[in-house]
Amino acid sequence: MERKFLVDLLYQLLLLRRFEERTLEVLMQGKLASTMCHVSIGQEAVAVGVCAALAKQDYITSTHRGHGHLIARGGDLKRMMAELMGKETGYCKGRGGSMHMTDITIGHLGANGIVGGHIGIAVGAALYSKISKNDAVTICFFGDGATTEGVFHEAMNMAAVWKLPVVFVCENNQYAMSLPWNMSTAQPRFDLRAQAYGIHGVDVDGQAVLAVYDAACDAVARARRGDGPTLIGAHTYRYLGHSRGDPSAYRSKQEENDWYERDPIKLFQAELMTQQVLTDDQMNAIEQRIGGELEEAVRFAEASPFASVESAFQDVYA
Ligand SMILES: Cc1ncc(C[n+]2csc(CCOP(=O)(O)OP(=O)(O)O)c2C)c(N)n1
Repeated sequence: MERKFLVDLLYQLLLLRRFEERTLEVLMQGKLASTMCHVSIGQEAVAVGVCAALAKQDYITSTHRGHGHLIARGGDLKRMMAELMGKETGYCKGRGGSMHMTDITIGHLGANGIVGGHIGIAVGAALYSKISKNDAVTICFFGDGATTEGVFHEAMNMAAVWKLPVVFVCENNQYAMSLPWNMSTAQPRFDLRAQAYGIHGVDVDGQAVLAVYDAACDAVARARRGDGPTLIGAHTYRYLGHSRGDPSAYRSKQEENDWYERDPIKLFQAELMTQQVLTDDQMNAIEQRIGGELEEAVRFAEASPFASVESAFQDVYA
């Protein structure tokens, strides 16, 4: 693989991590519009690996834990930070916050605070692509908890019957709030779950960005050539609590430490260093670049105005 591509993947992984770390700092300073903020620290390789496999015309749909999906799709950090702070210059003019950012100009059809709510939207987008022959593939990100919702099964079945160009990506971060996924699902293998719908399925190490990228390239190619949906189960871990204020008392320190050992950024950085694709100087330069980008985003958001009270009901209903 080209050196530039590999280093860019690492940059993306770090950008997702540092953006969310910065978001948590801003939250602790009391500057976010809402304390409802789900971060995906630990899960970065899934968003980055999948989005790297996409073409310009493709779509993604996202979840309540969706900052990483938007950044990996090329979202604007300034508008994201402004939205988090409830400012008029934000993605939803400050009305949506963390869980509802959308950028149709880059094929991001929206995050969704309703668990599973966007799975039908993804299938609808894929149906549109099939009818209009626009050559786009839709990626649908969701968590393990969403696979226990009725809409998941209905949408999977319909996408399979109509052979739609959609890729279902389950970010199995092991928990739905405090519920471990082996208590909500009897069949842990996604390749076998996919068989029940008559579609292709694959399980992938969600901490290994290149493994995720390979699985996504394969699934996207399959969808684009008319061979229908794929279900990818990317096995990963949420390092922090479900949301702010969750101390994760339902899991052991040993389990957490085992997953920290397989940190997606540490793993990929070490791989690139071993292969002499990356030097310490380059690594420092990446960190500095990201630091600058985040400072700019925070400055922009802080300097932006809140929406006026008179405009409160604009853009809320269509
Ligand atoms: C339909 C619906 N039910 C319940 C909730 C409350 N809720 C928010 S996040 C969440 C857990 C979702 O778990 P998962 O899909 O695994 O995603 P994760 O939070 O692990 O990323 C729940 C139950 C919701 N937002 N929507």
